Amino acid sequence: MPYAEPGKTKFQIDLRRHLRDQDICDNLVHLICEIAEASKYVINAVRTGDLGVAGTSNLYGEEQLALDVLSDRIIRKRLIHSGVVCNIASEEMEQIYEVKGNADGLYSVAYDPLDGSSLVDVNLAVGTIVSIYRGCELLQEGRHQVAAIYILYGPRVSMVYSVGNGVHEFTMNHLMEYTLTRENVRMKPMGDIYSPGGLRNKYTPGNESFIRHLEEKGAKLRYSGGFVPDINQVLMKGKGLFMYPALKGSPNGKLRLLFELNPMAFLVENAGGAASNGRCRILDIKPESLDQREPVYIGCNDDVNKAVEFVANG
Ligand code: AFP
Repeated sequence: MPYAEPGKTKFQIDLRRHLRDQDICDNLVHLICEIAEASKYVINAVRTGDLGVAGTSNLYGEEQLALDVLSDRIIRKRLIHSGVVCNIASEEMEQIYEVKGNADGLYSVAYDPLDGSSLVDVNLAVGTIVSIYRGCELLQEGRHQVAAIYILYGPRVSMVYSVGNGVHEFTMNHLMEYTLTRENVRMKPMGDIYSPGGLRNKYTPGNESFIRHLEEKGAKLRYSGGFVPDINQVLMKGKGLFMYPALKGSPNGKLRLLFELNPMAFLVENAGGAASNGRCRILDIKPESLDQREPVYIGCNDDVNKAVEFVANG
């Protein structure tokens, strides 16, 4: 557990100091701090950058916004120059970018540079999502991650990380430094918030029944259209569930396994929650491709189990 330095309160502990107390190797401390540094440039791009289209498309064939391309370039350059990265995969890049051939002491990173970027032009919160693996292999089950991070660009800028030893939130201060604001975030077994993604008229009967169950128990619908703020709400309030289920015509739902689901599942599980695709644990899925999508139910353990039960019973 971090301790307050003389003259500093517990919550003035900066990110690098907290990471050093996590008993992880220096290269991983350095990598996570580099990602934090990159976020400061992404913030500037979000606040002042061009909101237009880039005239290109991403890994999924989706039209890219100028902000997608700029955020991706900022993070990629920082990772390349960190000196501790072997391979990089981005939601905005067609294929894996090899930085170094050997894996000794290095890490590979999968990231979504600006998830929810289409929300920026209506001034809603967006975020960066990062998943880190030891070595060169990125198509590993999510349970092999050594770290997961998201940065939430909202009314305040917060960074949430786990290296497998609890989930911790840092908030950016007026000097653009990240200082500890929540330590060892924990989720309750069950909650009263639900974030239902996707078109309801495309829900399968099991998912429709699950939504009715939630409404009958008085759960409150909270959905912004941004995965990072919606997950952050469930995680920080510790009570609720986000879902983006299989839909009629989209059996794998919408969200991306490598870039969105694995890092968020790692964080939520490290806070005592759960994440499933309706049939198995998200972190146990062996990715077959970079662009793999999966249905997702993620949040409080009992709520996720209930969702799986409804989906299984159709
Ligand atoms: P973009 O990154 O393409 O804006 O999509 C954001 C997202 O993947 C995720 O952040 C949201 O949870 C989800 O899409 C919202 O999807 P719907 O617009 O279909 O609800």
